[in-house]
Amino acid sequence: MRSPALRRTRLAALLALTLVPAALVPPAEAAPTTIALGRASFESVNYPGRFVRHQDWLGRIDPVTSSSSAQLKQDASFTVVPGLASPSCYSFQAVNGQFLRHRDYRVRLETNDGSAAFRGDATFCAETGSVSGSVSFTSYNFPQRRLRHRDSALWIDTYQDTALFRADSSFQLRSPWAPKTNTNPVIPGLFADPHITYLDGRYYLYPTTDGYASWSSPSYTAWSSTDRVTWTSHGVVLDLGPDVSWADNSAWAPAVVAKNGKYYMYFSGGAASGDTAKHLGVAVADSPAGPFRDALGKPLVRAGTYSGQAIDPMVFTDKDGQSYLYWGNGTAWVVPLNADMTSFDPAKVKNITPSGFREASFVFERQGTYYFMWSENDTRDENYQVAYATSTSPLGPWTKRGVVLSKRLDLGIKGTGHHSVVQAPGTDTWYVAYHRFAVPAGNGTNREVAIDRMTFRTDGTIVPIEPTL
Ligand code: FUB
Repeated sequence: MRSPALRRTRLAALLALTLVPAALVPPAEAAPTTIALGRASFESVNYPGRFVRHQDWLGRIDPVTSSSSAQLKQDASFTVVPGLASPSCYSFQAVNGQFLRHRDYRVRLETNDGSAAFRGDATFCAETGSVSGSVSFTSYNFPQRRLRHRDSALWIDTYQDTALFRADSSFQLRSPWAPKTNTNPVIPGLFADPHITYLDGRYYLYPTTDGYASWSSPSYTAWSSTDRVTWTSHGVVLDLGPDVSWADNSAWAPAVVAKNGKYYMYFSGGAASGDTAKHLGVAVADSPAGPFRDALGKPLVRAGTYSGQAIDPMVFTDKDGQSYLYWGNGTAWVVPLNADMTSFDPAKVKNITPSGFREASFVFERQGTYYFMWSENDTRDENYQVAYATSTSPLGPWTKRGVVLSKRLDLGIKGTGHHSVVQAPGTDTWYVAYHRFAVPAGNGTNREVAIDRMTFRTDGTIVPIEPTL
């Protein structure tokens, strides 16, 4: 789902496309296509050896060879990420964290301000290019215009059905001149609040889609992996506007759990009516890769029923099969879920707020000890961090043990929080997924997902986690 304003913009642009003279209609052989996410370079079709690059924050095509400087190779390398305005299209993130966008039809490199205008201007939809294997990019918000080079400068120009225009607007995806060397981020693009879990023989990641002002993204994606390193996108698995009658924005911080042969996603969403309250809902699917559908047709926890925001749900299932729902911002709540996983007894809701608690509860059990973890400070603050407590019961009482994950300024890593934990099956090896300000150009609404090891001392306490690039 897109915001109503964006949908209107896209609709108007599409209508404009259908109304333009025949000469502007793309040729029959141009068809929507897909390209791989991840680091790539883009070579001109009609100027082989020239690659898309940025120089002085403007897009160009220029020669790049193996003997080019490291800086030029970086300038000619981009990470293909899900489109900031639509995950079925693409955005191109430079090594410095900024995005290619058009402004006044000129292609430039700028920092994502989260606005709908920026996201639209920085999103391009892929179509087959003029020669085999090549690709063209239409502007998301001006679909009659395509990314093309003219006098070596990159523009979005109105489509012309000529051989020259088709060649100027076609590119071959090549191996990146500057390959990714870091382990993190593990998925390309701006995502936050990762919920990692192991289901049906695969690791799954369910994040918040980030890069939106006020975290207003409307939809959730799912990703899966066998090795926690290479992740496959399953696309949008829940789209609040069309899929949930009572919410159409602020798709924040999901958590997924398997039970009763089904998969339950707990999520929060802003009211479709436009009020700013966030409610907490539950959706259900037959596969961990979705699609998920609203299970109740109404919130599971309505905003205002309990103190703090009704956000950041998490479900822990104990060894006896009992599942517990945790949630909250400012106040940490827990309640045993009924067997249907979509209801609970309000009389059993318990306040378990520890000192320093802000949000993002996460509970797991290891060797008879229950670990309750949470995030402290504001997600826009570089001091956003993870702390934990332990107990002999999933309901507490809890003993606070301290902070285990925080910024690492020597590596430029800031705002490490809203994490989740997964155990490699059959081992005592544990991993933590968390978000951080995107390195290097991120902030509290431009975040990315990292995974690192989490280890325990012999007394069961957690060794401070080393955030890595
Ligand atoms: O991503 C939106 C919100 O930011 C989450 O719900 C909070 O935990 C914080 O990460």
